[in-house]
Formats: sequence, structure tokens, C-alpha cells
Amino acid sequence: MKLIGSLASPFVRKVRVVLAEKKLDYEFVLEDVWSPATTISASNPLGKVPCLVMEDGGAMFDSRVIVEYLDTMSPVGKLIPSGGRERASVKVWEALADGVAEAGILARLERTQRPAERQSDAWVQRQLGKVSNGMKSMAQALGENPFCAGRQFSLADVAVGSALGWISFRFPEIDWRGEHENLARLFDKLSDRQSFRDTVPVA
Ligand SMILES: N[C@@H](CCC(=O)N[C@@H](CS)C(=O)NCC(=O)O)C(=O)O
Repeated sequence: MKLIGSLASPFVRKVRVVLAEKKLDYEFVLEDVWSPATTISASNPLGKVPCLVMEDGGAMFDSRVIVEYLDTMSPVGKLIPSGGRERASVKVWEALADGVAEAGILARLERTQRPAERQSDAWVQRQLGKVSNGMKSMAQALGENPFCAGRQFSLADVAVGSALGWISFRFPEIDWRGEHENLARLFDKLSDRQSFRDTVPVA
């Protein structure tokens, strides 16, 4: 199978970490979705990465669907509990982490993709407020637990690590490490894993 993605996207990173943790083989195809020459819409009509292209040519998106599928492909390193509250909890963590990254992306796009005179500072602040609230909520829910969803490494940690890594990469001025020491400890622990080391965001 083939993963179409970029080296900066937190959603692509989430999928790459899952592939590595589950020891699944794949070809990584880099795509610049912002280039006029991009062919991403041939695989994903929404024009976004990540997109997984399977052996039969079928394409799958978005990252939440892809990681759920990948977790069923091998019993190695199960990342999503099979049902009940445990499963829902991991999925809520993922939604929260993805939401933080999405809000950060919207704030950044406002600053990087629109002419200065048409940028809305109110919009940027609204999105950055979601980033800040989202991280506060993560820190509260994590408390002194070793991992996000209980005692075991799961997709919740993959999603949180990918989102926090992206925020540090694109918004180094946001001092989330100083505000939330428990999140910083978790992030440092996750960053030691080979799957995270191999996927540090690159511009
Ligand atoms: N909800 C999607 C979000 C994917 C996404 O926003 N990807 C960005 C890169 S970080 C993208 O491809 N953006 C291109 C665009 O919005 O046109 C997922 O989880 O896969």
C-alpha cells in the first residue's frame, strides 16, 4: 500500500506513527497539496493528505478512517480498544488532538495563505483560543496518568504527540510546555519512541 502525504502534516504523522508501531510495510509518496501541479485530487477529491492507496487502487481518507483500518490489519501493537467506553475514550482523545491541530492549521493558513489586508486577527485569535483550551483540557484529562487513555500506549497518545509536535513546530511562541508540565513529560516520553523519532515534522 501507498501513503500519500507530507513531512509537516500532523495528520500524516499520526498515520506514519501508527504504521511504524504496527510494523506495517508501505511506500511513502510525498505530495505538496499547495502546489498548482498537485495530483492529490485524483486520489482524494477533498485535495488533502493523508490518503492511503491500497493494493487494488482504492483510496482511503481521512486520517481517522485510515488509522482505524490500519489497526485491524495486524494484531501487533493494538492501538484502539475493541469496544465500549475504552474505545470511545481513545476516539475522544483523538478528536481533541486532531481538533487542536486543525485549529492551529486554520490560524496558520489565515496568516500564510491570505493577503495581509484581508487577514482577520479575530479569526486567528478564535482558532488559537481553541488550541489553548484544547491543550488545557488534554492536560487536565492526563493528570498524573502515564498515558492519555489509562496505563497503556494507544492511538490517543499517537494523536496527542502528533498534534503537540506540530504546534511546537509551527507555533514555537506558544509555551504549552511551561503551562502544562505533565503534557511536556508525556510528549518527551513519546518523542523517545522510534516511530516518533522517524517522523519529526520537516518544512
Ligand atoms: N481531517 C483530515 C485533515 C487533513 C488535512 O487537513 N490535511 C492538510 C495537511 S495538514 C491538507 O492536506 N490540506 C490541504 C487543503 O486543505 O487543501 C484528516 O484527519 O486527514
